[in-house]
Amino acid sequence: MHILVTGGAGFIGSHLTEQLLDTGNRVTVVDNLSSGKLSNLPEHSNLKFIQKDILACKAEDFTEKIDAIAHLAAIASVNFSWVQPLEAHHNNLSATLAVIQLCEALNISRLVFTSSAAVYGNPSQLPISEEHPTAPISPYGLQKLVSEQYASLFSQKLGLSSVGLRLFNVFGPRQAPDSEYSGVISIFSNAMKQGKPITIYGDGKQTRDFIYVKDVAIAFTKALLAPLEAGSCLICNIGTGKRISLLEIVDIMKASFPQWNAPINFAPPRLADIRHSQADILKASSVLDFMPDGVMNPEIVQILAG
Ligand code: UD2
Repeated sequence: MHILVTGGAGFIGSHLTEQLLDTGNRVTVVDNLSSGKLSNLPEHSNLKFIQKDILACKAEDFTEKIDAIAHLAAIASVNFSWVQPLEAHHNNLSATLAVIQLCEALNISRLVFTSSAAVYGNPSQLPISEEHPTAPISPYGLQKLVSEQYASLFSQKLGLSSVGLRLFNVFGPRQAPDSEYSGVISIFSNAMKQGKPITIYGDGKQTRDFIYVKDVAIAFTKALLAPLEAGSCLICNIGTGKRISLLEIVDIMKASFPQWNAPINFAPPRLADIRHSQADILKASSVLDFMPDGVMNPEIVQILAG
């Protein structure tokens, strides 16, 4: 297959690109390199790279037949969406609509795109199934929810089959650790590598469903290939189905960074921080045959330790 991966030079997109190439596919990556890096991509004869914003792409940019689009280009930050909501809206919502229009112009029948657990807001029950009410508490969550609604509407109109993957807390190599709002595991592993202190916001007993990035890439691959009805939009949680507290994470990580002995600081919880999060992955396992391998464990932390 020939797959167009938007945001393919980014954290999750580059792992997906690698897996698609490893399994014999051709990949065209479109990335504006706002947060992605060329160094995340392998040199490969079946890989073509286009440095462009997806909002500026036209059908003429793609001369070879494309079979499916995996849309991962986004500004995946809750905080950014509060600070610059219009910019976030363009990159997270308008960009999805632009990709849907590309599907129409290029006569593409399968679209897989990133949604987020942020669509649920504060969960009222755990684990969170796809039937849980959606009540986003950030512009980011709202942009992802409306992206799903656009995909559903246009899938019917165009006879497209689309899949929105509601990602839980993704971690793994290439996740940028350099902002206060980066994923907590990348922040902690970076601090531990440098012998620096870490800060836990709250009591550390909050839990998250941390899913390894290579498992997320597998979920995308399965969603690209799954036999689905034309005109349908499938929405699936992608997590491990397990939750783990920050204090437990720190314990696991300490074992992989035995030289680290800097302090653990405690600070007040972040505003609107969710207490617990855990995906129900029954739908992903039954419809996509998705079963994650890489639950947070010492082997994976070893990889992060480099
Ligand atoms: C995740 C997603 C976000 C959105 C949201 C929806 C990531 C990186 N972010 O936010 O995009 O989908 O879920 O609910 O996956 N923490 C510390 N110390 C630190 C950094 C974080 O204690 O230095 C805490 C933080 O307060 C939170 C937990 O660690 O309780 C996880 O934080 P996060 O920023 O990795 O992810 P989260 O769940 O806030």
